[in-house]
Amino acid sequence: MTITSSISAQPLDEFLEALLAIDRFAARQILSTYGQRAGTVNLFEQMIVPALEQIGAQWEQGALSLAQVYMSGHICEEIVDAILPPAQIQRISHPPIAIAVLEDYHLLGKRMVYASLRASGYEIRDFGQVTVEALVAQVIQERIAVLLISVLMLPSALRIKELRQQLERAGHRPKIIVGGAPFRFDEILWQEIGADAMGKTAIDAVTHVGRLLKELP
Ligand code: B12
Repeated sequence: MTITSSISAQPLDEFLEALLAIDRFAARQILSTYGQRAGTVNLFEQMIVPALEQIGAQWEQGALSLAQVYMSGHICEEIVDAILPPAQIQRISHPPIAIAVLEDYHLLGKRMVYASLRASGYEIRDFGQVTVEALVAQVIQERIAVLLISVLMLPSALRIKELRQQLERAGHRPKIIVGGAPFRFDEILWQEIGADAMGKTAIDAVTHVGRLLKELP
């Protein structure tokens, strides 16, 4: 799957406007029209992600309220739920893979990554929203070989280092793939917290999982 850059600024502006007006119907209509042209994956990466990023940036500048950010995120979640690609019936056989959101309430990114992996044929455990301690316990118990972690808050990203240390102390070294806003803002952060890879998009997650599974002993 490749991501094309065919969508012009106009539909993105219209989508943004619909979100800020809390107009679910218009938002869904705009996405559905352009999704038919650009494909679901491109829709995520070219419309939903940039729209929410712009909303986040405007909120940071004090131009929007948290309620607008919240409602925009909520409408996007509803739309994503409705248009996620269906899982493939033919599953790939592989060591256990899991995904989690670490100490964070931003769930949309994880949902997209999870759906992209399932749609690519991977069987993946969804641990949901977890603390470091709960994640360490689950990863060890289920002998997870590849762990994907989504975070949008910098403090949560920094806690991944602690997670890695606790797992190592328990004698377990899964491949860790991280993603989310802090890693897009700081391109070397993933190395500093001891991850094995970082992805900027849901499709990056599929590529990294395929590569890291091949590197497993
Ligand atoms: C919507 C939103 C919210 C919603 C979340 C709704 C929900 N259920 O998810 C609400 C209103 C609840 C919210 C709350 C808060 N938010 Co907020 N929020 C956002 C916003 C605008 C968009 C996030 C989003 O959903 N993006 C769309 C998704 C699809 O993108 P994504 O998660 O990045 O995922 C993509 C990629 O990153 C990648 N990816 C994601 N995970 C992974 C994992 C792997 C393994 C891989 C390979 C790839 C990958 O694939 C995805 C698809 O491309 C961002 C702005 C931004 N720039 O991100 C701020 C932002 C994340 N929020 C921020 C803040 C500060 C907060 C609050 C603290 C605000 C407050 N004062 O209360 C709270 C705290 C919540 C908490 N404790 O977790 C800051 C974080 C700053 C920081 N550096 O830590 C941001 C960056 C805004 C800003 N510019 O300041 N927020």
